[in-house]
Order: sequence, then C-alpha cells, then structure tokens
Amino acid sequence: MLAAPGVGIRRVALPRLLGSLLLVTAAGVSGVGAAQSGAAADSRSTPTGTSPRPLGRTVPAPARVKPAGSPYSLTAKTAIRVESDSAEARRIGDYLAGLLRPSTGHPLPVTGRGADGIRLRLDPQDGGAGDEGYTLRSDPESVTLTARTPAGLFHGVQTLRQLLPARVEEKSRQKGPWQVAGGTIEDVPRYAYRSAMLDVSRHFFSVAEVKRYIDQLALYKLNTLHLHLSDDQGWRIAIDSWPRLATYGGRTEVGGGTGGHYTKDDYKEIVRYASSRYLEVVPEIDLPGHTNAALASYAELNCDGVAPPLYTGTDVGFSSLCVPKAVTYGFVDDVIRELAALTPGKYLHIGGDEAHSTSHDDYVTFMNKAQAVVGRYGKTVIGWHQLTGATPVAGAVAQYWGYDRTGAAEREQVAAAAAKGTKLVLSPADRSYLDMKYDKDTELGLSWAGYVSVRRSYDWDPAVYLDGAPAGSVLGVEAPLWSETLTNSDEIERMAFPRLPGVAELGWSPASTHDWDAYKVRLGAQGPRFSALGIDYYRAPEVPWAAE
Ligand code: TNX
Repeated sequence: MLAAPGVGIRRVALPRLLGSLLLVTAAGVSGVGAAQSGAAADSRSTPTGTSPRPLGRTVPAPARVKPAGSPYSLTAKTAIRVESDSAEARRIGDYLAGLLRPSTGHPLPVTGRGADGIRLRLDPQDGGAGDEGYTLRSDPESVTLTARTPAGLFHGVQTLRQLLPARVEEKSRQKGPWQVAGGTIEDVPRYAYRSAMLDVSRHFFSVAEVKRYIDQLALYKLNTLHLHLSDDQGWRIAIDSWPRLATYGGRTEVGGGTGGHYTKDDYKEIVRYASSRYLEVVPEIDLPGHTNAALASYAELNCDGVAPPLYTGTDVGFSSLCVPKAVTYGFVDDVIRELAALTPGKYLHIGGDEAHSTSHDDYVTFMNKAQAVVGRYGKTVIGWHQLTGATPVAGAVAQYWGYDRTGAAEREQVAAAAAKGTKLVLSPADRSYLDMKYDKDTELGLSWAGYVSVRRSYDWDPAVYLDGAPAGSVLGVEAPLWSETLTNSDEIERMAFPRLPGVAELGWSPASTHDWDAYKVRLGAQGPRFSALGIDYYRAPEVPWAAE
C-alpha cells in the first residue's frame, strides 16, 4: 500500500516560462491586480538584477496593495527601529535582524525611534488591522510596519522578508542591492484559524525537525500547529501519571524504527518556540480509536485485560479504548489534565476519527464524556468531524476531513452541526492533505483520497466548500501532514512544498484575490526562496518556477 520512504520524487525539468511573460509596470495600479501584474514585472528581476520585486508579489496575497513612489534601499546604514516600549516588539526587531544580517552582511542595529530605516510600530489604537493585521509603508526614507498587536507586526515582517530578494534567506553573505518597492500594503487575515498538522506518531520527529517546520509555517502566516501526538504506532508525549505510554508506547513507529517521545520539557520548548513565531500549538490525543500504543502500554485499558503488541504497520480502525470500563475515564482525565497543563493555547484536540472498532453507542458515550473532560480543564474541544455524530458541546470545533467520495449523509451531518453552532476547521483530504501524492509518479505519500496537484490544493473556497454549512461557521483551514511514509524534514518538505503556501493563502487572503493563474506566478516566485532556505520542494510542472 505504501511507497518506499526515502526514495526521491521524480524531478521535472521545467521550461523557463517567466521570460516569455509580458513586462507590466505595477506603478499606479492598486489592489490585487498590482500583485498580479507585478508578478509578471518580476521577470526582469533575476537573482543578480537590480529592480525591486513588485509590492504585493507575496504568498499569501495581501488584502490591499498600492504601489507608489521609489523603493527603499536597505544598506550598511540601515537601523531597525523598534518604536514601542514593548519587549515583544523588541524581540521581533531582534528576530528580523537575525534574519537579515547573515545574507546582507549589514550590522542592522536594533534601536529606538527615528524617521529612517526599518520601523516597527506597535500602535494599540490602530484598530483597523485587527488581531493579526498590519500596514507596511515603503518609501526611499523608510519601511514602516504598523500593527495593533505583536502578532500583526510579526506577520508584517514575513511580508517584508518576501519583498526582499530570495537570496536574503541564505545563511552566507550575498550581493545586494536590497530594495523594497515603494508603496503601501494594508493586510488582515480572512480566517482566525490557519493551521498545519504534523503527525509525529506514525514517524517520530525531533524537536529540531518540528522547529524547522514551525519556521516554515511562520513564513506563510499560519498561526496554528496541530500536533498529532498519539496513534496506534506511537505515543509521543510524556504523561507522568501513565509513564509507560511514552516509555513503552513511544518506542517504535511505522516500519519498526525506534520511535521516540517528547519529555515535558521538550514539549514546552516546542510550545515556546511556536509562540515566538506567533503559532499556537494544538495538541491531539486521538481517542477512542487509534489507541493501540496506549492499549499496548497498559493491559488494564483493554476490555479483555490483555495488552496487544506494539504496532508498526499502517492499517487504521482496529483499536479502541474500552468504553464501559471505569479505568478508561481515569486515564482520559489524567492525560487531558496533564496535556491541558502543558497548553497555553485555547484548544485541545481529542481525535475521534475512524473509530471503526467502537460501536456507535459506545462512540457517542465516549466522545460526550471526553468533551466534558476537556471543558473541565479549561480548554475548547476540537474533534475530527465524526464528533458531529456524537453531541458536540457548545463551542466545540469539528475538523472536516472528508473528500469527494464522502457520502451525502456524512456531509449533511457536519453541515447541520455547523448550522447549530459547531465551528468548522476545513481540511478536506482531497484538497489540503499534504500526504496525498501529487500524481501517479510521486514516490512518497498515499493516494486514498486521490492525487492532489498543486492547483487542486489551492483552487477551492473554504466559505462555500461544505454545502449547507453557513460561511460564518468556518473558523479556518488546516493542511494536515500524515507521516506513514515520511521519516525526516526532507520528506516532510517534499510533500508540504509547494502545496502548504496555497492552503496558507486560502486561510489568509481575501476571496477576491483568489485566482490560480495569478497565484501560480506568485508561487513560482517562491521557488528560489525555498531553495535559499534549503527546502527541496517538488517542482510541480503546472507552476512557472522563477530562475534559481
Ligand atoms: C486518515 S484523516 C486518517 C489518518 C491517516 C490518514 C492518511 C484522519 C482523521 N485519519 O489516520 O493517517 O488518513 O492520509
């Protein structure tokens, strides 16, 4: 069923398409059109070229772009000015300096107020930009980022990064010039929940590998990292009251490798690092199915009192907690309590998918009890959309992972719950699952939901995706990455790039910017940036990749 991991995806040699695109000046054009025509204008902007990349030619597309005037030039004299007393703003200034110093070779001191340089302004009165929005103004004297919140400032920094040449991402000194096109960007996200999921159970990923992914998510303005911390093949988080979950249940993975788990300190470090990149970690313990690793670790959790062996295959749906046993709820309470204590964020995910070995009545009983436990420890519950077959509590979030062959009854059940107030995170398997193969030649990944091309992963509208679900019920989108076939960062990146930025754009950019033909050019311009970041992305033939 699975492709052999470790085998590289076939590389596709690409014709250079950009050279044939018309040269269009972005000056004087406002709105997204600027970003689109700007993309074409960049055909002259080779890595050694001197014209700045057009304003707005970023992923995600900004909400509003007004090119105007001459560019700003970052030079040896540029200072990063933090115009706020906030320690967080200062940290963002240091982060930006850390990004720009190695490649530009400029000192970029992080200092206080002034009229010139790169100015970071935190303005709590600037209500227009919402919780995560920002404004960027660029002219020959300065680039000024203004936001109401540090998160907004941080997202603005990601835009600034993308307006500079791709080689700014290199770790060694590169040739300038370092210009930012003149004009104004006013930007604000479409959805509050913009997420990527990493399955650390089927294969375990180190703290360093997770941090690397976090940095990549931040570049595309995602604000949530959902970690799938337990499954049949491995339990990945230390739970003090049930220590064997991690020490025994975490000692293998798909294919029989040594697996691993996060200590509580490891996990806190992931949460801290994510929060420094303005991402909230949503931990998932998958219940009541997908629990073989727990059942193997503690015999008493099994209805027959017999622990099954550890599992290293890739089947699903064969395990279940014992719903009638009292010990099950002591277990659930302990796990959720300890996990909630590790979670500064709002949400806790309890899985609930593919419980094929749990009867319907047992499923409903179990999920209703588990939801109450999450509430007791002060968290908002998220479950895979099967949760809507139980009784979602007020405030519950259902994560839709259906695909084109999902039956009408199942879709209607989710839509009906949404109409009654359950919020939705959309992660349709045949659109946003990053573990689906791109096409028949993709070596890594699965194909149960079909092939998911770059276009397919981008070309859908979350607001109207699920018939009957009110547009207002959509909290946001997620791109899950299941790891049955993935063993390291390189393989993660081969599947996530270039599809992840498209899902990120669906979460951030206004629907009015949605246009595959424009998007594919902006995405193609990300190719050299991926390369500078050491991301060995899949050169999808449908994307006009910019010259490296
Ligand atoms: C379905 S999506 C699953 C996972 C698998 C994935 C592989 C979902 C909630 N469950 O258990 O890893 O397919 O694509």
